Amino acid sequence: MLVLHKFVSAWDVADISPFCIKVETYLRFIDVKFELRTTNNRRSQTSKLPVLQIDDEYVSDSNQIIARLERQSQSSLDASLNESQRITGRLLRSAIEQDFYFLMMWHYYQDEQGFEIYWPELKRYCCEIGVRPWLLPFVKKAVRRKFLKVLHAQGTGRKNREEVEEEACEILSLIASILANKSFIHGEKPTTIDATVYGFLSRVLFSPFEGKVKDHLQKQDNLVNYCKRIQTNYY
Ligand SMILES: N[C@@H](CCC(=O)N[C@@H](CS)C(=O)NCC(=O)O)C(=O)O
Repeated sequence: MLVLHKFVSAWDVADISPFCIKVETYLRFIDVKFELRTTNNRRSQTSKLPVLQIDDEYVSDSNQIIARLERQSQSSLDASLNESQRITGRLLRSAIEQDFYFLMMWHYYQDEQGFEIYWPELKRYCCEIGVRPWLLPFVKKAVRRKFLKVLHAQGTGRKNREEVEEEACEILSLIASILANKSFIHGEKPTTIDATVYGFLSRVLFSPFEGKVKDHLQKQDNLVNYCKRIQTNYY
């Protein structure tokens, strides 16, 4: 039995966390049965979500989860990739998960307007996992403070809006060039990198954080069609 422990879906996206969308998308690509469960992070070795429960075992970290399922599967999604495709996929994954992620986080935590859009969904998640209502104003402050610290330490928090938007748009343009006119990043079938790409792009495209980054994404017809295609065919 597979259970994906995650945050909550919101707006038109499968989860408020792109990493949770990523794992859910991978599970849909490989067409296995699974349950979704909104949960706290107590079962996670990293204190982060997603966590995949495989019978009685809990596997943390989206990349560990996917690597584990790829190893177990008789028809792994990446089995037929050549060396150059593997390298492209691995570097693209880092650009998205290590760079683009923090540029997105800047919009949700550092930008006050962004945080006001984000907080109602975080609050709903907190309520679902049993945080007492009187604690919510403190949680709101603590969560924001925590992520502002993370952003500052990582460096993105020291950048201004223009720099953040420029870097995010640059990464989107790179993804658009790599995808070109293919159905998926490496051709006509999804591979593991498509789970990451869809996780992050759908989070931007289908959520109400308006601004230059979403505008830029909306102008990349191939990326928009890619997201819509995955949404229609796998969700
Ligand atoms: N490397 C992890 C990253 C997961 C991650 O950063 N999850 C965030 C949500 S997007 C989280 O759980 N944050 C809670 C926290 O940091 O306390 C993965 O690939 O699963």
